[in-house]
Amino acid sequence: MKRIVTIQDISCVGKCSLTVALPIISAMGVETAILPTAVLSTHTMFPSPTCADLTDEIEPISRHWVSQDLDFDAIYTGYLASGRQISLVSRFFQTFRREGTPVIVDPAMADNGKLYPAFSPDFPGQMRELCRQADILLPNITEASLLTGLPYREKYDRTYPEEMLKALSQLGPRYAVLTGVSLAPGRLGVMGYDKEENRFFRYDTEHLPIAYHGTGDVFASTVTGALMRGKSLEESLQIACDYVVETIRVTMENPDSRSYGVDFEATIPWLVNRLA
Ligand code: PXL
Repeated sequence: MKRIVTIQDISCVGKCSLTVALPIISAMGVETAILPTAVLSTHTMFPSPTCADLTDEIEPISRHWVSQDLDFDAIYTGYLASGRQISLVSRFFQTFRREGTPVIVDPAMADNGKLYPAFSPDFPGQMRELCRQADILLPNITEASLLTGLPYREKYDRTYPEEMLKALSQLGPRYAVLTGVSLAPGRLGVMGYDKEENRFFRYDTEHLPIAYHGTGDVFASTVTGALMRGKSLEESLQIACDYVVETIRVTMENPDSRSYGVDFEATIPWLVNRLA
């Protein structure tokens, strides 16, 4: 069984970050080690969450893992809370990355044209430094705009994501993937770029009319799990897009659905079947 490590916070309520990554990647048949960076009462879209910062645990945990000869088949990072955390995670990459270990970075920090409320304006510059070390970078368009300095647009043709993908790949990663790309009415999906082969690829699905918090984390977790189950990057992206859409569809049918997370639990059987 493959073993990955994912580095992000625990938001106790609100279905995002580790409470999404751990169940999804485990259900996909991949051992999921975690390095929690903080424990928050909820994610930061709720007003005034509590936060116990675990930044000072990153190095001791890493040292213990080194002493136990632990290694990982992939490293996947999501929401990180500070520049200091980013520097320590960067050091973690240097310690644990091996030839052929994909480093997957979801620079979770912004959406809909805006930085999340917890971050100061210098945060994207710090996240950019981490992105340089990724093999696979998974930003949405807002994050990509903050990382590249290109303007944020809501209306565009394919030249806009193409320019953004090239700019993202110039930071370092072989593969840059933009999420939330819409090139036709009623369609939404991803567009990617393989720098080594100078090749773009894309995949889209139906654009359902509701956005839910945490879908970026469901997406990145599924990509990580599918890659570890031997799927190519393009197949993994397709599986992840389809899983997110299927999950949103089920969540919309739930009369109790609330604005802080999708019912990904209900669609785990679908995901496991799709992998088979
Ligand atoms: O889903 C991204 C995320 C993760 N963790 C925390 C967040 C957010 C987005 O707002 O606040 C704490």
